Amino acid sequence: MNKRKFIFAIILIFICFFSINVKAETTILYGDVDGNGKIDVSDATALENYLSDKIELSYEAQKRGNVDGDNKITANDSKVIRSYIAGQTTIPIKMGDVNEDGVVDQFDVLEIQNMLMKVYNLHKNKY
Ligand SMILES: [Ca+2]
Ligand SMILES: [Ca+2]
Repeated sequence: MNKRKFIFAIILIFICFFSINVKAETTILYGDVDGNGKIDVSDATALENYLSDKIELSYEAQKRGNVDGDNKITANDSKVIRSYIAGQTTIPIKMGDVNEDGVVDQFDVLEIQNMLMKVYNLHKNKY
């Protein structure tokens, strides 16, 4: 196997890995802080209790609670969850929504593949 075929094989493996990962990540329900499968007032309350140091939250719970995508738990996350419960907004963050169209689907996988192919094309002449 020459170097070019080897690199292409590696890229294909990465594409498969990302495709599987995107599917796995879609099982995360952002806003469901307590992990009971639904987003309700207890999730907003859990974030508020965490922010006032009344309870601890696991890494996974913090990840699900970071609904605004700023990588930290703030009062805004609780506010977003309460707005979502009231039907006034959607949960903005969806893991795997690479093209930011609001859903995680095959177009996100294509987006990742296109990004990888651009990287491959940038470097293919070096080998
Ligand atoms: Ca919940
Ligand atoms: Ca946040």
